[in-house]
Amino acid sequence: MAVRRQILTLDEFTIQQYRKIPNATGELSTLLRDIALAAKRINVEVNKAGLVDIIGDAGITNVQGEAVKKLDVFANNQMLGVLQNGISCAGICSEEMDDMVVFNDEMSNRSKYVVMFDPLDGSSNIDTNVSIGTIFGVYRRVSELGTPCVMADFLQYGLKQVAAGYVVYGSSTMFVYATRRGVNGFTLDPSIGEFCLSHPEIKCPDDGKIYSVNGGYYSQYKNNVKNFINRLQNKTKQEGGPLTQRFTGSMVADLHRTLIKGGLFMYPLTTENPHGKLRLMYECNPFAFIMEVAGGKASSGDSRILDILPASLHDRTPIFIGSKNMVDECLEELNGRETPNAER
Ligand code: AHM
Ligand code: MG
Repeated sequence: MAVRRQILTLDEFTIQQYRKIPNATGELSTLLRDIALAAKRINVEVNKAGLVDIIGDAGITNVQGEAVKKLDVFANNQMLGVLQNGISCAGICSEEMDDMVVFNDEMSNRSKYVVMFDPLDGSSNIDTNVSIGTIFGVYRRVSELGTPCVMADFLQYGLKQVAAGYVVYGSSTMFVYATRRGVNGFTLDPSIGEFCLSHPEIKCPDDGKIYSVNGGYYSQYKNNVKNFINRLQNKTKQEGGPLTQRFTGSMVADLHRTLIKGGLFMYPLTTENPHGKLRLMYECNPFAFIMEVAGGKASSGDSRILDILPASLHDRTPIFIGSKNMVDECLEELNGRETPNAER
């Protein structure tokens, strides 16, 4: 007799999913379970951040020249550790590490997946208790099974992701992941230490009322971006206005809200970051995949994010992502209209 259960844990859900797929090996479920374990460990440290000596800089800079926080290092080690000790991952790349890490042991070489992750996104917010997150993308390797993974396994189009997800360490801790079958969200139940299905089949609304952009860089944006921001700020009631602007400095927090409530998140290129600030492989591709599966869109302004072929592991890109209609309106302004002056 089947037992009726009210809430599925992440493990139960992923197992239920792979039971539906003929010939599935369960490797992806194992991989997601490993990442969830790292997330729980990171969550414990994030929650203690004010109590123990984990706030602050680790005293080093990463490959991008940014100050590395102690929690960045901790989160990176947890992700690396669970994936290396697990049985489903041949190697990883991390936003915090210069090079790929090839696990190169017998079990890992037989694994069909590689993972790219940002262990702790929004880490400049750690010291002030704003939501932060972990982001990951999973790719099927292109190199031969049984051999160590290679650079080409990582330098793939975002479209090739098999799964992507994020964890938001916020007022509650959530694990959200997408496969081509859908996007599902799980909230950590601290009483049992399990992520439990709380947001099944997430769809991003086609429209939204909130846009998200760092207004402090307004003067650094190109005129077409300035014009679009002006357009958003001046929407009349008939045009669906007024809109609300929110920007936390944590992409995970801003995009979690955008995914659930609808809206638009923009990180355009600036004079300071002429190729964009956000990383294609660790931040933009996973979110673009999740957003598209949920019915939304993601573009660099010139092309679909998932269609960009990376040249190197730490490539950056501008990004415009969120509700389908809002991204379309944005692209129409960015590419369609010739508006040289950007007067407010
Ligand atoms: P990080 O990976 O070093 O934390 O940087 C990424 C973060 C994003 O989460 C966020 O959207 C952006 O940087 C905010 O940067 P800024 O405050 O410069 O606009
Ligand atoms: Mg980041």
